[in-house]
Amino acid sequence: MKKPRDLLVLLVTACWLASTAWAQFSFYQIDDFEGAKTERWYRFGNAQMAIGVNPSFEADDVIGESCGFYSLKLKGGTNNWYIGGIGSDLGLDATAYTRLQVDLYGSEAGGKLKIELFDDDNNNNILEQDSAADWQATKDDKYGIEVKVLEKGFTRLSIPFSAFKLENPGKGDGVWNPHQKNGSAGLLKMQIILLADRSNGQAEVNLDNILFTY
Ligand SMILES: [Ca+2]
Ligand SMILES: [Ca+2]
Ligand SMILES: [Ca+2]
Repeated sequence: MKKPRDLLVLLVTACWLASTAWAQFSFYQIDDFEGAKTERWYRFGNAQMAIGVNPSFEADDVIGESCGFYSLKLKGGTNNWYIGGIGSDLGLDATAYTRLQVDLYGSEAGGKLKIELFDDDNNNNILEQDSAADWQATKDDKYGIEVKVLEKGFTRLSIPFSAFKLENPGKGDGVWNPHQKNGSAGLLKMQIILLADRSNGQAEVNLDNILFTY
């Protein structure tokens, strides 16, 4: 018969192991597109959005393998760099996460992605925007980052939230605080905007396994 103290040590060890496993393997998946649906996303500008079938991948391509069968194809053309994009309403307490991960499959057209995150600072579960000023967020923080789309082949982006820059200083509280306290919806929304490499050009990319992780 074990002593109560030994049992306590066993219990604490088991809890510690479980929490370590949880921290290593848990994440919040926004979309992996395996349901072959786009309903989680709204679209704007000249970006076309459609479910795409992933290309075949090399046997040792773990990113290609993790992308499964479907992804989201985003493409379009522009004569002023900006093509358009997609967005998703999240309403998520993202305090525990530290980075955004996205898998990409590019094309010869190249292009860039501008990724935007909005946290709710006036605690009302609404993103207030100024329709007369390029839809800028007026009460909540907007954080953004631009990343290059590489050409064909699967690549994985893992972007720490700390790499996102505040783009509308003075509108929200200027602090990355996507928590659900005092009525705040936390992380309100995410947008992914497609940009061309040339002022007049095309871009195309497949997006997959969009998630927040530790
Ligand atoms: Ca997929
Ligand atoms: Ca708000
Ligand atoms: Ca904030």
